[in-house]
Amino acid sequence: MAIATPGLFRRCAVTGLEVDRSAEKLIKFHAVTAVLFLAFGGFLALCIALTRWEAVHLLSASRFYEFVSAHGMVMLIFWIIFFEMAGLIFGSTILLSTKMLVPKLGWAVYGMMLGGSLVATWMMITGRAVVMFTSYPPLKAPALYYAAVLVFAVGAILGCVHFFINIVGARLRGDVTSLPLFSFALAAAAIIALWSLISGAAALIPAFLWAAGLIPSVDPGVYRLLYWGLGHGAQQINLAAMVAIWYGLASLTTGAKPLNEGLSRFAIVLYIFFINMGSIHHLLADPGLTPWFRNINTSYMMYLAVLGSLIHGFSIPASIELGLREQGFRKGLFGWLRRAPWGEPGFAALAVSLFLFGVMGGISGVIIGGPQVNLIMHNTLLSPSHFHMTVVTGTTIAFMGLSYYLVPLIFQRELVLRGFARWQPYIYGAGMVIWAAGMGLAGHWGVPRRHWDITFSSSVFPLKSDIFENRTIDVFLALLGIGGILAVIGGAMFVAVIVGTVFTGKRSATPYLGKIMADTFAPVPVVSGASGEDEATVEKHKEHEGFETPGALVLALIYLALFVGLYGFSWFELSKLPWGVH
Ligand code: HEM
Ligand SMILES: [Cu+2]
Repeated sequence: MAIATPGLFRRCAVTGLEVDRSAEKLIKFHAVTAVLFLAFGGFLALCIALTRWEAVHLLSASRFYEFVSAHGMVMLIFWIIFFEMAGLIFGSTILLSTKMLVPKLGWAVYGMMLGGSLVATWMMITGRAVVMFTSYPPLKAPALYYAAVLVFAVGAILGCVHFFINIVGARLRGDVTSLPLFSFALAAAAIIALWSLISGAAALIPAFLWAAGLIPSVDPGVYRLLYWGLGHGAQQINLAAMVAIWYGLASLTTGAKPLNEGLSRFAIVLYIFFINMGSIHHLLADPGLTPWFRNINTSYMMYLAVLGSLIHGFSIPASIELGLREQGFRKGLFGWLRRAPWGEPGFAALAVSLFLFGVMGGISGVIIGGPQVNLIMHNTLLSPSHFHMTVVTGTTIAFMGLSYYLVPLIFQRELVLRGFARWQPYIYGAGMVIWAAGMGLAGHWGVPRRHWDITFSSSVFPLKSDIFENRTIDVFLALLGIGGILAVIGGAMFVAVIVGTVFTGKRSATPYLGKIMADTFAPVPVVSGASGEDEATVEKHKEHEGFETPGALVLALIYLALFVGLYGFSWFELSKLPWGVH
């Protein structure tokens, strides 16, 4: 890298990377903003979980809807996208040891995202825009609300454009030849992001004009279709970013190298092409779309994206197995797994995230994402139970795991409360599993989502319904409350570590990063051949005998058996339906 200008760059003493100072500063602002949103969203989560626990029933009805609206928005959109923007800046500048081309654009993006997010959050928690984060017409918020969300979205679109400007600039200058896997996955995320954000703008601009009184109405069906281009697409950005972090954390903590980098890249490309089809699973009960359209998208096309995830789901444990076996942990089928660095925050987060995303989030998503089984769970609590397993125990925990390394490196401070960091992924994951089990089972019994009081105790009309008077449901909702408290404690531990490190951590140019693998930061090998492996590696592979990752293969087969079992069981449940579908 030839462009290092003293003052504008520093060389990281740990990784050897050239750090563009303006990129670094922007990352700091995005990351801190993200974590503050996470903390606030966690406070809202606690309040709504303690309301859905009917025995506690904390909030009033109007407060509940304000808080659920704000919680969805603050967490799913603001926490995640601010963090992803930090990731995009990192992956397109520092990781490539190259410069940020238009820092002013970076600050404009940050300003737009911050302004939009603060106004939208304020309007939601003060009861000015209680339209849930989906804001389906004919629910109507003031025009300012849609304007705020649009400003945020346009800011994020420009952030993606900036990412590509930086990467193309680095390519043209010859600073990088082939993108490392991490940046490659981020590039896929940024492509999906562009498409999603544009689809979201196409939904929200008419809603804004309608709220401003400039057009008489918005077609709710068209709105929902376009909206989910954003709502679902946003999850796939998270997925690609999370997978990038999984590969990163695996190599950082165990020395794993992708088993077949070409295949991993191919799996990422599958996301770009097929994942958008899945957005129709949000509209499976929508009368505006034909059954053919719903089926072809959710029961056929979407599986090609699922295939991508299955490839990563095998490839990452296998590469970890290979990495650990190479370090000498060769005993038996699972000796490597027992000797894995379970006490290292990054590995703990990776393991929890991969396991819970795959087993709870992934399987449940495929089951309820098809039109048939969807009929018995649509809009029940099973739906948020499923997607917290993906965006919370999957994405959020992966982001947390990465933060334990990025924050000390970027802020040049020692991580505080390392003991918290070590336990936090397990506590957060366990809390969320208890929460999701309670919530999912309640949903299975038919309890609706986004509902303040399923007993209708204070209903103005005598809306007596006894369908939820089954005592078992009370137990499930209690689990929701207790699990929620535990998860909030886990989340608060993360916030304490990060905020503590940023403001009070001891300054150091070489912060201690735990037991990480020194060669992770070695320069990216020059690629040769389709698999992206250098010749030495290719040679080495030729020498290998037999199957090298039997443990991961067995794990994958157990996983597939579980998948088939649960999938079959859900169809059995469907067959027992007491009511007919016409
Ligand atoms: C301590 C962790 C968390 C707890 C206890 C929690 C709890 C809840 C509860 C009780 C609901 C309401 C379900 C309903 O009544 O329909 C909810 C909704 C939701 N949560 Fe969370 N949550 C947590 C973290 C997160 C995170 C990290 C995200 C995103 C990254 C997230 C995204 C959402 C979304 C999108 C909704 C749906 C809002 C809506 O229906 O409009 N949550 N959460
Ligand atoms: Cu979706």
